[in-house]
Amino acid sequence: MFVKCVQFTLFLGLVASTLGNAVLNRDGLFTQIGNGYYYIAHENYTKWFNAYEDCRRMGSELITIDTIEEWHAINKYLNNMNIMKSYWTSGNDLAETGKHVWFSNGEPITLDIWAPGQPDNYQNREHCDMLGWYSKGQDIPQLNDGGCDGIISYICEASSLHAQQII
Ligand SMILES: [Ca+2]
Ligand SMILES: [Ca+2]
Repeated sequence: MFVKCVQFTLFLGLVASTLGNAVLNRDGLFTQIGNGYYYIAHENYTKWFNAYEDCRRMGSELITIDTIEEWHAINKYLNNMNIMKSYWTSGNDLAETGKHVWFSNGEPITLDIWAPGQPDNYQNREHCDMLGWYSKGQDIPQLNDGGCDGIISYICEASSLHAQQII
């Protein structure tokens, strides 16, 4: 059993290494972008909670933007791959309206990445945060609070440590 496990791990490691910066997990690929590992579900559309559960099933969480460098790296990647659209992040203000936090680590969202006029809690029903949002007349996508039951794509982020464990 142990030998089989080791062989399987070595096999996955081999496959992963042939894919360059992509890391295999059981459901797809985590791609290294900057210092992070991400699963970009650009062909899946679902509510925020479902998206979070999908990420958890893969040993990851919805994306948390820790630094402005991470923010730029993700947006540049989406733009280069021509898959720029709205994606759920881990950000929300479900615990206390108006106080947006990254749900994966509980830290407040302090980066200046909100679209102009956001978060606006439009019609008092927007508590989950998406990236890739364009405000009117804006050509740079930014962060927006939307209704948590909105059906959009999502990005999962695995910690580097966990990404190593996946392979
Ligand atoms: Ca992150
Ligand atoms: Ca909004």
